[in-house]
Amino acid sequence: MDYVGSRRSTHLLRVSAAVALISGTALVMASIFATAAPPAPTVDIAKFAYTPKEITVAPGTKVVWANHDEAPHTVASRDKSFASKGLDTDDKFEHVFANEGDFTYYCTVHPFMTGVVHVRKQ
Ligand SMILES: [Cu+2]
Repeated sequence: MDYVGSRRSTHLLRVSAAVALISGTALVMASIFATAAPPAPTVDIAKFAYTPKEITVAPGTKVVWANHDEAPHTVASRDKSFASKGLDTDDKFEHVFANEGDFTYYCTVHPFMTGVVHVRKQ
């Protein structure tokens, strides 16, 4: 290999090392973003029921309720630690569960509608 050829292959090596470094960094950043924003577990309100009726989450988790019914519903805990306003169609309510426990909730408009959020360290 002559002098120019050797210089060229060194340059190519540097470029591929840089590309590997950049794509590696992108991968690490993607995984950081993935851990930073896990999708909030959602309870769907439809046909006068909460689905899933029971969920288990870790402390600090935000749970979102979304009303898909034409009728208004609410989300109110038995222990009065949280309560939504009346949720119209497509309205959402969210609550962050800081502490462990079993949180039973119901709809104040239709008290036969009930659900439970279990908060446990996982
Ligand atoms: Cu209701």
